[in-house]
Amino acid sequence: MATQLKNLSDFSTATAIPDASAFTFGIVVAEWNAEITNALYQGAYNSLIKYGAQEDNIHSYPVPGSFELTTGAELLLKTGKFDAVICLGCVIQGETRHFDFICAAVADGVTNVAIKYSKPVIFGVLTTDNQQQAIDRAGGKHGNKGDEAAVTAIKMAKLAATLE
Ligand code: DLZ
Repeated sequence: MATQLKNLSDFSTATAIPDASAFTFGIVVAEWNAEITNALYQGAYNSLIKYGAQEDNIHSYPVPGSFELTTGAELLLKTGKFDAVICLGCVIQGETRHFDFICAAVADGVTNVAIKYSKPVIFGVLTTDNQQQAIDRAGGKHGNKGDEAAVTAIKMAKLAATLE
């Protein structure tokens, strides 16, 4: 059974990052804005390794764009082999409403596929106004959101395993 927090004050600090060595991860990476998504991928992969994931237990797949991340996650989870899937993408605002449709679709899609399979599916998608904001969050001055996505995946995989 999970270590349960005793009272609300326990939420004041982040929990420790669990050992990831027992888990199998899928990483789905959008090819649009590839320089950014590759940086997110490097961050996520390195973080999984840092916290103990085994190379053989990290399976990475490209998809054309962020819109396809949901389908990628679904295809992985239906194999039954993954404890968590990390979706990495970068959607940059353009002149049309495409941005809004893609962001909404992938956020809803990731949520729905996680619920469908009762597995963590992590939203590692940058949704930015411009390229610089994306660079800043893919290893730049605001860190690497791929790292954060990996840590989230580990924590959620641990929670799921604890409650199984
Ligand atoms: C079409 C499109 C556009 C305009 N912009 C982006 C983007 O900024 N980031 C991204 O990941 N994908 C983009 N795409 C591609 C869509 O995600 C998708 O691949 C296509 O609409 C085909 O379904």
